Amino acid sequence: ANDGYKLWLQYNQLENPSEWQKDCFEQYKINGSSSTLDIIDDEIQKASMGFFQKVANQEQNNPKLIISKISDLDLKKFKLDATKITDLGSEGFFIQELVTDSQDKTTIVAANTDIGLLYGTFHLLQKIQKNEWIPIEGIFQSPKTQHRLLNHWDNLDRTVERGYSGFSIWNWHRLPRHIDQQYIDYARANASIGINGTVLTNVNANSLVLTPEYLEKVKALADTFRPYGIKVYLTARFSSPIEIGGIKTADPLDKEVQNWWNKKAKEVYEYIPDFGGFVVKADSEGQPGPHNYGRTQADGANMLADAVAPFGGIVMWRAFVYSEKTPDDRHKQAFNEFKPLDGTFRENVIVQVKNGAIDFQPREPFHPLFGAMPKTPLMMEFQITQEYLGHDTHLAFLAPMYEEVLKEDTYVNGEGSEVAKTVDGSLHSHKLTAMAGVANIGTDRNWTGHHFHQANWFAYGKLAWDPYETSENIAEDWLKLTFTNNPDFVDPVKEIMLDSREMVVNYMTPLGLHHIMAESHHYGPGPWVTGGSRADWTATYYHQADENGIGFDRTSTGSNALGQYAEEIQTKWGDVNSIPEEHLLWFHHVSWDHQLQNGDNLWNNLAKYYQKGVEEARKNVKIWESLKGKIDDDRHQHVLSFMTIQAEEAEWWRDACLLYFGQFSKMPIPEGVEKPK
Ligand code: GCW
Repeated sequence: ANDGYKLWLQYNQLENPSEWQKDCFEQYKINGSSSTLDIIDDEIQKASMGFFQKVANQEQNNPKLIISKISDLDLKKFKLDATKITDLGSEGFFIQELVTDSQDKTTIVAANTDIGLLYGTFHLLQKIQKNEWIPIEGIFQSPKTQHRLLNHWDNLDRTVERGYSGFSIWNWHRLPRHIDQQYIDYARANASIGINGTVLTNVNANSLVLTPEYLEKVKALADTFRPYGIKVYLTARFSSPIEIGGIKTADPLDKEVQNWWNKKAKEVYEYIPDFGGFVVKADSEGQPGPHNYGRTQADGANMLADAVAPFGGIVMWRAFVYSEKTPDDRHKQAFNEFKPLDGTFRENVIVQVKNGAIDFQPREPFHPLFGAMPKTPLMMEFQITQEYLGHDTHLAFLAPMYEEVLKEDTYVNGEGSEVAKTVDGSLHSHKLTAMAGVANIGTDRNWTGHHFHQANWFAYGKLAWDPYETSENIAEDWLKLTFTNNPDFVDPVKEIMLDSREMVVNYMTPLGLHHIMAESHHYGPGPWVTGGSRADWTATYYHQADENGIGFDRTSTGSNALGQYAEEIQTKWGDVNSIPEEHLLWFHHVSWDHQLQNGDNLWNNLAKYYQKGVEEARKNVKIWESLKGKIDDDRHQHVLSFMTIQAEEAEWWRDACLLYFGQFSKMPIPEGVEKPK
C-alpha cells in the first residue's frame, strides 16, 4: 500500500452513509463541457469508488446533485437569490441544498467559472469525507487572495535547494514529450486546496530556463496544469541578457536590455499565453541585480514589469535583500532598502516579503515591512519546507506559525492592522494580492518525506485561500481527510500537531533565540559557529552570548531594528518587562540572572524550555505508539520511526545548547533538567 501518495484525497470508505451522501453520487449532473468539467466528473467517480466502491451515476432528468455554472442554472426553479451569488468572483463557489416547486431537494454546486466549480466540488467531497452537512444557509466561498502560489526552489539538474523529500518532480529530461502522472496528481492536489500558481524554478535562478529548449518544456507543464486552474511562473535571473542574450550589460535602464526583456516576455507568452509572470531574487546572497549597475530594486522590478504588462503578467520582486557588505543588522536591511521605494513600483509589481526579517526561523517576529509600504502591494512568503525546523524528520505543524504571524498587529493604521490585512489587500486597498509558500514537495513516495509534512502543504493552501482560517480547523480537516474520522485518533493527534511547532521552538530556539543551527545545511545545533566568510551567517552574531548575558540588542541602545515597527510595538517590545517573552532574546541582550515573569532567572528558564521540548518529543512517541491499529501500519510505522529520530535529536539540541551556553552563564543545570551527556 502507498496511502501516503494519496495525500488528503484518500476517499476512505464511508461508514453508514446517509441518503444524501448516496444520492449525490447516484444521481448527479454536470452542466456543460470542458476539460475542467471532465476533471470534476473524474473526481466524482474517484470519490464514489472510495466512499462506496461503486461507480457514480449521471442523471439528467431528476438529478440530486447539480454542478453548474450560474449562467447555466435555472435560478427561478431553485428560487435562488441572484444577489447572494454576484460576488463569488472568478474562483468562488456556493453549495446549497435547494428545494424546487415540486419539493424535491437538490444539492447545487455553482460558480461563475469552471474553476470555481472545481473548487466547489472538492469542497463538497471533503465535507462528505468528514461526514459533515451543508448548512441550511449554504456555503459561499471565494479566495481572499488573488495569487496563491507554491515556490519551488528546484534546480534544472533536479536537485532542490532546501528540499528534503527526494529530487525535483520536474523531469526536465523527459519533458516535453513525456507527461508524468505525478504532474497531474500534483495539479489535482493543489487544486483541491485552492492553489492557483506554481513557480517552477529556484529563486537562485538559472537563465537557461528562459531559452526555447526549456520554454517548450515549461509549456508542456503549463498545458497540463491549466485545466486545474494553475498558472505557471518562472524565476528570472537578472543577468539573463548577458548569459543567454549576448548583451554586455544587464543594466535595467539600458535600452538594449529593456528591449531584450520585452522580446523575451513576448516569446514566453507565445509558448504560454496565460503565463503568470516572474519571481526575482536580486542583489542577495550572490545573485545579480540592479545594484550591480547602481540602480534601485524598483528600477529592476519595473523593467520586468513593463515587459510582461502587455500580456497581463506580474512581477513578484523579493524583499529578501541583504548584504554582508552593509554593516547594519541584517534584520534592518530589507526595510531600509524597500521602504523609501514605496510608491515607485509599477502596478503589476508585488513585493514578496518573508514572514520575518531574518530567515524562516522557528519563531520570528513579523517582518517590519508589513504595513510599512502603503502604496505598494506586499505579499507574504512562507517557507513550507523545513530548512530550520528539522528538515524532513521533525514533525512541526506549521499552521500555528503562519497563523501567529498573520494575526500580529502592525498598528500602522491603529489597532486592528493585522498582517493578514496587508496580505488580503484590505489594509491599504490593494487589488493585487498574493501569498507564496516555498514547497516541501519532492519525488519521495509520500511527496514530503514526513507524512505529517503533507499537512503543511495543505495548511499553506488553506491559509492562502483564507488568511483568517484557524490552525485547529486545518489540523482537524487534514487528519480526517488523510487518515480517519475516528476521534480516538483525531483528538490526540490534533493536540500533537497543534503543539508541535512550539515544541520545536522549545528544544531549538526558546525565548527568541534564532539562527543557531549548524552551518550552511542548518540541520541540528551549531550555536558555536563563528567567523566563516561572513558575520551574518554565523550563530554567535545572532545570540551574542558572553559572560554578561545573551541576546541581540535590537532596541535603541543596540541596532534599533525595533525602530522599524510602529510606536505601540516599540513601547511594548522595547521594555524587557513587557515584551512577550517568546521574543525576548530577539530584541534584548539580558543577563543570565535576569528575572523572568515566573520569578526564575533566564538561565534556568532557558534550560527548562530545552528540557520541556525533549519531554514533549518523547511523549509524542508514546502517544503515537498507543495509536497503532487505528490507521494503516505503513504510515504508522513510518511516522513512529521519524518521531523517534525527533525525540533523540531534541536531546541533541538540548545537550549541545546547554553545554555551549553554560560556558558563559557558568550556572548549574537546574533541577528537573537532565544533565547533558
Ligand atoms: O533561507 C535562505 C536559504 C537559501 C535561500 C534563501 C532565499 C534560495 O538558506 O537557500 O536561497 O534563503 O530565500 O533566497
